[in-house]
Amino acid sequence: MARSKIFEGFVERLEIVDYEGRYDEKEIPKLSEDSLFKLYELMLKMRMFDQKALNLQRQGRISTYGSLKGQEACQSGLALNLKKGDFLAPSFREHGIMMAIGIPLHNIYASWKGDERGNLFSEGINCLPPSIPVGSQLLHATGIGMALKFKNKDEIAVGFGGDGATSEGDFHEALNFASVFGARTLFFIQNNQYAISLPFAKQTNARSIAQKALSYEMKSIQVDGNDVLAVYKASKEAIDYIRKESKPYLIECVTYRMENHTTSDDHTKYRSKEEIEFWLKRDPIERYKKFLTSKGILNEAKEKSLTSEIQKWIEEEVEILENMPKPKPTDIVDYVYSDLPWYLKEEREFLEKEEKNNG
Ligand SMILES: Cc1ncc(C[n+]2csc(CCOP(=O)(O)OP(=O)(O)O)c2C)c(N)n1
Repeated sequence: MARSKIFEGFVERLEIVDYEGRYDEKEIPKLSEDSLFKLYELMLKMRMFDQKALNLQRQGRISTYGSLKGQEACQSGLALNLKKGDFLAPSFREHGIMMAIGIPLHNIYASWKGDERGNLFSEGINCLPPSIPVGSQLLHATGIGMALKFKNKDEIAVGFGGDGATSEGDFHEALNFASVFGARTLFFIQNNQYAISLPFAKQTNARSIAQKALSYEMKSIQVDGNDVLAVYKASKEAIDYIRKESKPYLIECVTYRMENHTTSDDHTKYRSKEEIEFWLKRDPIERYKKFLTSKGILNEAKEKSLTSEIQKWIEEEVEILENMPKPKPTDIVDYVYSDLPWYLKEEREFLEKEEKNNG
């Protein structure tokens, strides 16, 4: 019986600027200086938004919060390739990409305060509320991508997930359906090395997540998720392909969650100092800063004025958040169904009475 190879090797990996700032000039994406700077601005906004959220949580001004620190390059590199009208199906660590498509910061903070109004996005912002059940949003992204295909639309859908999400049945169902029906969906997996305390090596025996797409006959790539230019380039190729071919694509960004899983966690219980230091040296913002400085696009004065501009913006947004009128108790049931089932109708009536009685 003749034997032949079904596929040669595994999927490709892309890195452009290494963590010491070295790069091959011909790999640098052809972006204007403004766009190169914009990538930095986005990353810095995300980092500063995040630090403020951690502070607000510690001061009791928002509830439990899941930090995106370390994943700024993933979300910024993707953001620059999205067009208005593209759909996002985020998980709970996608505040960066959400602010990048124009969702106001006070909305995002409000949602982490447990206020449902945080997820009421304005017209033209096609973003689902962040999904907490791990992996579930990937199915939503497949469904939206299928609808976009059937309606001959130019937009695409992006479904987000972590490494943990790829161990859920939802991930595999989403990929299979997307491939069979040619969904216009990008599966954007941020492999930040941990699902809460479970390390990647214990999550799967596969050497990458990108290779999992192969079983569904889907194109994929693994990218250094702390290298914003690599993420930009890989996302561009993937999104151009989805728009042109109406077929799905998977990107695995290899990155690191630099903070606790959420503010209810203590990562020092399960991660070594050496490991944390290893990744600190690979901080996506520091790496890109070296690159921009070497190109003469960033200097201390520019950095200082950008930082104070962002600081001011964040403080204004926090003020809006804290001046929002109190939410209504009925908000708890108002945003799940268009027609409430009987048991929620009963609950709603009860909540309405309570509200009247308590002013
Ligand atoms: C279906 C489901 N199971 C378990 C949980 C509890 N949980 C919340 S986050 C998380 C880990 C998710 O890890 P990963 O997908 O890698 O995303 P990350 O938190 O690293 O961004 C778990 C198990 C949940 N929210 N949903």
